[in-house]
Amino acid sequence: MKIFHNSLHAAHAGRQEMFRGRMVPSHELPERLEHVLAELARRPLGELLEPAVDDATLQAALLRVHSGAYLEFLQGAWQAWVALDPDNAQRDALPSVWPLGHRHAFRMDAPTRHFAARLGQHAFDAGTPLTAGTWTAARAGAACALAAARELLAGGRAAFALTRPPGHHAGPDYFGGYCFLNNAALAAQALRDGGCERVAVLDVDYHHGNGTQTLFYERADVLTLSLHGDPATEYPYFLGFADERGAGAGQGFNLNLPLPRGSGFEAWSEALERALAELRGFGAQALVVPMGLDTFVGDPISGFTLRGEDFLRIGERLARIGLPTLFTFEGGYAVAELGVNAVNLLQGFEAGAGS
Ligand code: SP5
Ligand code: ZN
Repeated sequence: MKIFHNSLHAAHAGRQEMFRGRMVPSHELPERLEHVLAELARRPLGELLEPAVDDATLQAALLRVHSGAYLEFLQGAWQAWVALDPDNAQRDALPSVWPLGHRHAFRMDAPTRHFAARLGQHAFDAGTPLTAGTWTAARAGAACALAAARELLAGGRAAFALTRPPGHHAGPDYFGGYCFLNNAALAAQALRDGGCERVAVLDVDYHHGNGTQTLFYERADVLTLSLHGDPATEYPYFLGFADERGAGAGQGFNLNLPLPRGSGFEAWSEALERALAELRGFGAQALVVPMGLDTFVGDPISGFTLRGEDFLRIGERLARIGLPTLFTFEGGYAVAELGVNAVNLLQGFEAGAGS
């Protein structure tokens, strides 16, 4: 498979995230991606490529999933943060006030200009540090996702967008969960725009892919499926429940399979079979897999108990679906094992696709 690598990813290196009233070291680190590259050097799966995507093309693709106001906000955010106080250059931007618009009191559309407020309008947690290099890194990651989509449109069987920062929590105009631009949604939309009539997204990250679900919730042309820790106890808490089946034209085109914290590979595999049964009836022409490896037993922030070899089996099973498949790199915070786990899944896919 072709692998698109974001060589600018390290420009995004969050220092700290808010956790239970204190600042703790960020889990979403540049070395995560370096471990995947190191394992790919040991077990090559295909060509490692820089995406060849010009700025205007990328911007047009981004505007298919994110609002122009949000993209402008992200582009200028670091400068506005430092303009608040020159000392801010020493620390990353995190929101500390939110409009809570669903309670119909605070105005979501308030014409507020203070940057602290604008951060709160465009973020849903205080665990996603926005840094000097976030825009650069996130855009370069999105370019990988777009290049991977083009690879499938050109007839490729599989492509891997080695994106960092991750993307599946990012919505139309907000960031959170370490995510800024929704790489998987961008890829799915690019596949649609390139002529695939129906695209399926199967999210295997430990955390519910709230951004992707929301982006396609009212559409019948993109089926979103997600296996994840039950939001009753797991992040992102406010979305990802089993009764969310889509709305309007998208009614029936979203399926959540929440599993209790502590679930192992057997329960996970049963849920996967349920997702695949749904997928079979849909008639997808391409599959996007937001690939999180934080289901691993050793993950420091997650609660499933999958083992390294389980990722090989998952990859094999995904290959047997038989669709052109695009992987984006999402979560996974057991850094030392992350490369092995990611390459296991992809190698399993290659083995399953070849047999
Ligand atoms: C892409 C992805 O996997 N995003 C996950 C975001 C999870 N954010 C909440 C993490 C809270 C855990 N912090 C634990 C710190 C104490 N060691
Ligand atoms: Zn995750």
